[in-house]
Amino acid sequence: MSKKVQKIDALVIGAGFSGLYQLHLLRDQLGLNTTVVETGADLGGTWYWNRYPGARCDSESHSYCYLFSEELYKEWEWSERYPQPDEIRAYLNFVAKKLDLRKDILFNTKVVSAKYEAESAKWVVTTESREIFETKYLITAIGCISSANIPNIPGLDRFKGEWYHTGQWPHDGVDFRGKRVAQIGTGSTGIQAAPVIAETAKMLTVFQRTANYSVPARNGPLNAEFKAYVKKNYAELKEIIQSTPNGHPFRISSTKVFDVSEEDRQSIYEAAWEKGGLQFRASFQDLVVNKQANDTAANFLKQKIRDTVKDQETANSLAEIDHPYAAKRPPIDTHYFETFNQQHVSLVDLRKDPIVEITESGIKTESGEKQFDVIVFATGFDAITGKFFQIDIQGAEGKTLKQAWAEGPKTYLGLQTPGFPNLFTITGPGSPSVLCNMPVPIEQHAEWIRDCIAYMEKHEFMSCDTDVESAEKWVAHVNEAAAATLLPTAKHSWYLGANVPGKPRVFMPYAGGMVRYRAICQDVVDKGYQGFVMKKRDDESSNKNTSNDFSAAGKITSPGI
Ligand code: NA7
Repeated sequence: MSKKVQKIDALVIGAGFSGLYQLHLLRDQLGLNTTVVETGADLGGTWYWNRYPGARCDSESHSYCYLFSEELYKEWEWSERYPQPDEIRAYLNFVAKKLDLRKDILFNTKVVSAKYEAESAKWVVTTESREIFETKYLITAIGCISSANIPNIPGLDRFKGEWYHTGQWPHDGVDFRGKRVAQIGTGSTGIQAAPVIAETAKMLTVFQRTANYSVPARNGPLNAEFKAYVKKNYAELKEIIQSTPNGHPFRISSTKVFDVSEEDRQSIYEAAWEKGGLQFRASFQDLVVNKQANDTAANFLKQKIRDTVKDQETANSLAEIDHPYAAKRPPIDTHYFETFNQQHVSLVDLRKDPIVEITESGIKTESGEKQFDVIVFATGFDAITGKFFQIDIQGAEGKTLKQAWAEGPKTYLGLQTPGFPNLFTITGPGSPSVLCNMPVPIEQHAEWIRDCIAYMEKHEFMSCDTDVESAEKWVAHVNEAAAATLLPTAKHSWYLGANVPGKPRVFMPYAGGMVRYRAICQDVVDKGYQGFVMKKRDDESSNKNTSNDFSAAGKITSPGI
């Protein structure tokens, strides 16, 4: 039986970085009656679920946090260069406590449907336990990589052992001692997980479909000197983080690959390799736009694999990489390639020996069957759009979001979809999102949404939508930005939706860089919310104006990631 309808101003779905900040902005700055609903039993968002062995954020801790408050920034102290999920959750708990957020968050509350009622200009949102909310504003803060992709390999239902997806890891952990473990997948997650699983498993077999580059993370505890530096240089660090295309705390070199001699280039790569982390990508300005330039980095990294892995056949399988460096999300690791030198660790190259089926007791490839006690699916996510489709979202004319995005997501700035008024998507498709250090686009989005809502309230607009023409122009611009880089040349990337069978092949994140994106969003506001259609009750007039060609932010020269 349905419960009483709860009437609120704003409903935010998700209690991760995005949802927490959006709650603070709407409730504490605009005074709106705001509720956050969260499927998980506690806050953390992606980091509530992500607890697999070796899980760690690839962004450096002093940049993987909110920047809006100097006080919060300086009060929190990270312990390691890259934070583990526990520490990220502790940080979010610290923020929630400081801002008194918990009292407006409903945990264990999964949204199943959201329907827009044009007459009242309200969203009616229903949860799994039949709670109903009526809200003017609906904001998705559901994360980009939160919908697990479990491949449809025949026979999984027959498997008698244990199996897990890394993104839905048991909170009590998994005991690998004495077990024969299969790990499928060698993306960022698999590359983090394999060395840690190998520490306790009796046997680890890694099934690799696409070979991947990886740079050592060089993780370690942060010393007192670095911690003091971070606190002292808040303003400077914030400036760097917010003025780089990818939101990381380092600048991308302005030097091009062929501006330096071969010898100097190798020294630059060696230094970046020693320093470790995603910073390797920042060694040269043109690494992700010029294939010949990229080849020099790719060859350097492939040689590192061959230098590390002793078994020739395994080294070949790991180093035969089919895409440019950083055209797929570049992993960073702690002793990943070294792991294959251990006696009890082996690699199956699925390009040569594909999986046929999962059996009761293991995995059968074309060359035969291997027995396993545990299968770990490090097979990624139905990224960016997958989570949206788990909710039945119906817009103004009864059209579902699934229908609206059937050929790929069509948004304006990644913030709104035509026909879905007052629905705002934090780090939605068509925004820089996953090509950045996530808290940076999250803060920008949440603040933009706050300002847009404040504008609507001030001018008594009842709804804000975008139109098809604006969304089409934006999608064309998202494609243009991607085409200016090497990113779309990696045909099997999840940026393109290629990891999920049947998903439209569309480049989803905005590759023009965070700085450029921020400038475009501001320009749209300065022009009176250009491309958005705001309406008053019984008033058909709006401030629609769709002449934007996004040129105000200049030519795309330095793409994001
Ligand atoms: P990714 O990067 O999507 O990696 C998934 C891995 O799983 C990748 O190696 C895939 O191979 C492999 N995969 C997927 N489906 C299959 C099947 N059916 N058979 C064999 N192998 C398969 O996900 P991650 O979790 O590693 O990382 C996601 C993001 O989290 C990461 O980019 C960071 O932003 C944090 P493929 O390459 O598709 O051939």
